[in-house]
Amino acid sequence: MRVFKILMAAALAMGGLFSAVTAQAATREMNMTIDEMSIAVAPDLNYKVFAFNRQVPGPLIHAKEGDDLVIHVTNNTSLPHTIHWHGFHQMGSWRMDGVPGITQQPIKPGTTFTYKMKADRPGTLWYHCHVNVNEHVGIRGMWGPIIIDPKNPTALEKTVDHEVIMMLSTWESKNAMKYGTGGTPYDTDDYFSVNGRSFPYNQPVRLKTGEVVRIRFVGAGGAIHSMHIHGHDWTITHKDGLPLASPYKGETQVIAPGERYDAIYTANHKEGRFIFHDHVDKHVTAGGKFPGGPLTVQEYEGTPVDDWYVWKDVNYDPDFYYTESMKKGYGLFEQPKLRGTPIKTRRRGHE
Ligand SMILES: [Cu+2]
Repeated sequence: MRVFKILMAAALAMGGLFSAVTAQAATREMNMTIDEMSIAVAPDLNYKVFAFNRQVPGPLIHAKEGDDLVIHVTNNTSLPHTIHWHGFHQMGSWRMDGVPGITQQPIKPGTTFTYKMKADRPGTLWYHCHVNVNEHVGIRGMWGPIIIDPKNPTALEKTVDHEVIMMLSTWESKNAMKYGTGGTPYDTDDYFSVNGRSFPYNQPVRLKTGEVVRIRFVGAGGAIHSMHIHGHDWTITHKDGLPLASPYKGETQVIAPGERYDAIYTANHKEGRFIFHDHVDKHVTAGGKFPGGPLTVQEYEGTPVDDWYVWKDVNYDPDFYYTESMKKGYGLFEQPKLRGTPIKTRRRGHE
């Protein structure tokens, strides 16, 4: 009995030590590039973008609250950029806030800048360029998701088993192929997207009955969106990554530029297909014609595929909404299917 007690005490001490070690923050070092690429936003719209790690949206950055992030950013384009880490407090690291003329000089073409900061703020965050924001963020795809897992998650978010990230933005066909133009309030947006693609170039959300789904909306562009889910009610649990004191239920959510909302719901149908779309009429057009924009379909596993169903032959990408990447733990994760096509770079800074 005495031996047993000693063994138990030893095991408890070891367990305590182990959890203390795992609770410690990690340093996560990552490499990012900015490249001139072209992406197909819609069947009739190719677009010149400044792409983080050659893709739009940029790669997922996933870390734990308290981690230290070291991110090397290399600018392979012909124009200057920075990265702002939207939502970070930058406590004691204000020079890492990524705002040209305020906290740093812009990252010149052909150079690398290293950001070092603590993941001091949990939730759904995002990163974006802060140079010529109206163009680079507004219409050139310079944004990507950051998910910082909280040290103390809410009871509801602990139940989530299907993560979906939706970054909403707009495009201007007139300025599609001309760097240095567009994005001002006087330019006209005529294409709209989720994760940089207009329907039908985006993807369905495939669900299994009983899954708890979390949609993380990000207002990445200049428009105000009104996302509406058919067939389900969700609970809005977080605003700008922070847990709400009073989560609220609904099926339509307004997302303004820069905002994030987390919506959690259970996939409670046995089968079916339910549209999920922006309720701003203009936003479900492409070049002035319906349908297009941030419009997707929740497809339940096992639902019969009718021969007239618009996405019956879709080339399905399970990571279009970062669902697979969110299962991979911590670090930087690229989504190769979101990559664009390279554009020849002038690299003035290298001469
Ligand atoms: Cu930029």
